[in-house]
Amino acid sequence: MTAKKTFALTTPIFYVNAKPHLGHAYTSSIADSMVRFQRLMGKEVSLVTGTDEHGDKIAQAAEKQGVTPQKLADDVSALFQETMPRLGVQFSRFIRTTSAEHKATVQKFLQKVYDNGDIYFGEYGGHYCTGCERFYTEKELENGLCPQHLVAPQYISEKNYFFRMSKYADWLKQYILDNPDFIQPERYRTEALALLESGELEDLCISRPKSRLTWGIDLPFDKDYVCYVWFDALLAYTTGLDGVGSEKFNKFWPNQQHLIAKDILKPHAIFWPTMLKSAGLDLYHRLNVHGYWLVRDTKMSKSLGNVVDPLHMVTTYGVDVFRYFIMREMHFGNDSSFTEDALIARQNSDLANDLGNLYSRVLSMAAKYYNSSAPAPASYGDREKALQDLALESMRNYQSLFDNFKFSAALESLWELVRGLNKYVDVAAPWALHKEGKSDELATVVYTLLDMLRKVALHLWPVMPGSAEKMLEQLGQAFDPAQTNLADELGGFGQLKPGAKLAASSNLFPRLEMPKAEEEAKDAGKAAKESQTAATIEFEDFQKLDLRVGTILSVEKHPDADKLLCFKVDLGEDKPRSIVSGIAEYFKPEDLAGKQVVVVANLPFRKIRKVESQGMLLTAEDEKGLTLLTPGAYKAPGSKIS
Ligand code: ME8
Repeated sequence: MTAKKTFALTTPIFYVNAKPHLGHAYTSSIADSMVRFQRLMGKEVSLVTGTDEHGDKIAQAAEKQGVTPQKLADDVSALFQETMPRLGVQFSRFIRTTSAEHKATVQKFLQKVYDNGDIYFGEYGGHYCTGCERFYTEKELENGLCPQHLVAPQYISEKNYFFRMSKYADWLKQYILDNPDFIQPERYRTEALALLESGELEDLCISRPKSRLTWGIDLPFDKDYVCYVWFDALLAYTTGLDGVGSEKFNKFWPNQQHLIAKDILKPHAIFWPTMLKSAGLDLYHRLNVHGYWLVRDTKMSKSLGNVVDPLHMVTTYGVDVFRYFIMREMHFGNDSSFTEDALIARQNSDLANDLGNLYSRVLSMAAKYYNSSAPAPASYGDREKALQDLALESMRNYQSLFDNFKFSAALESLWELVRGLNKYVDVAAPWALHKEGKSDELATVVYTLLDMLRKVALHLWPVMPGSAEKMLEQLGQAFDPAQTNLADELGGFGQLKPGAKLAASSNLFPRLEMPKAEEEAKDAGKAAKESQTAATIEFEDFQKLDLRVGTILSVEKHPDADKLLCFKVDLGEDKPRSIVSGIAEYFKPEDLAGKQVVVVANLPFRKIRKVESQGMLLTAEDEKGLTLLTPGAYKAPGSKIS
């Protein structure tokens, strides 16, 4: 038997100064989904996560709470460990950076880099921000404040150990240029290159004197110093593979990918590769960087009281709905705003309406016509063949987009199949076939639907494991991830065995009620529109609008409506947006391509005269006519307007 290909992923090793929030839950859930997906692609997988427990930040948080750093670390690390399974996250190793195993990793690595001559002792003065655990240069400060935390850093001058990071700047720049996929999405690769090209990459201070901080790992070559927390934490990725040189490390490291948000790009894109190079190790395979979850377009923060608790979400809506929502809603790499209304809307439109209705309709037809035992198909006709083509394209796109962390686009592709299945039911009208006694055709249609729903469930497993397993069980399918390969699903149709015992009904994805206040707001909105007066709105309501700059890529006349134009607009997302707008009488399509416009980007998806549309172009009108709103100067597609 040939050895399986491997796939290894890590989440950041989370700080223990705060309990897990939406951001931590997002990274961990998508990491889990990716690893489940790779399992279903036949790979042997590793997922390492953990807690980052040393350093100033933790020592100070503990002091504030009147507990020892160890107690704080024990409590919060336990919270992270309890939270993971509740998010459906299955990890291979959870590394605590205070563990003896990890300390040994760090000391061994430090000694190696020291012996290689890349660590020296020197004096340094700089502006130190405790929140960031790093020194800032004068230039990096904004109005004298730390740009991340907006607080005045402390000026500290002391003797410390330094890692010769600057020595590797040119090499790393060349490596990133030669390996275009090393950091993705592209915008973060560009950002990393810009950091290297600024010519300001200094050596990295990697120690803290014990006179100032004792909460860290001792330097093996000087017991009066502890290791800088980032130099310590990054190495958890190797501890998670049993340490450099172990069998596990050798097996997984060549396919090791990391997953982080944009806040910690520099340590991962610059510190970590140079550290590995200095120690004579190969670099990790790829760094995947996602954007930030905002709440009503504002950064989540304890002081604003807007931190989203993932466990509350999971308890209220169920873990699968939560996972589906965050993966479908955020375009990997971009920021996204979290609202419960949007979650409910997605549950109702994608899960309850598109998938849930279809699934329960199919099960009830199978119950009614075949006593809940899957029929055998007769012969496939043109309708089935067209559906199979759609299914193949949808699954192929899903698999390749998922593999590249483009989760939202992947799910959208799978939903093309779900929508295609809904259309198929409507057009094939099994109830009419039954009435007309066309039993062969009826069996083919019901079988095709069951067979396709099996494929949908398998592809959904990485995202919604519980629901997918339930669906497969209700479709009478045994499921073992180790025996399943999604690539095989592209090989043909008819894997669902006729005679399979089906559930008589299912309500896996029930509709959710909008919170009452929301309904009232909607009614009030309707009333205001009807009276044609611009009602006063709350500032929070205005904040719900997601206005973005878009660049028009192409414009076509609507095939059957004179007043409509169909746009493809680049909003900086994975795919251009389709937007239908009723402005055909004012513009010639050929005059609009390339123009920048202002787009309401968070309207729900709809079809306007059969053409898909998601978004609205803003215009201004007076007696002289109508113009499209545009930004005053060129702005990158997707730029936020506020
Ligand atoms: O930085 N949106 O730990 P940390 C999306 N210990 N993701 C978010 C987020 C948000 N608003 N806020 C946080 C550290 N995250 C270091 C890492 S690694 C060797 C050391 C997620 O607890 C995201 O994954 O501050 C981000 O990179 C991470 O939490 C930062 O976690």
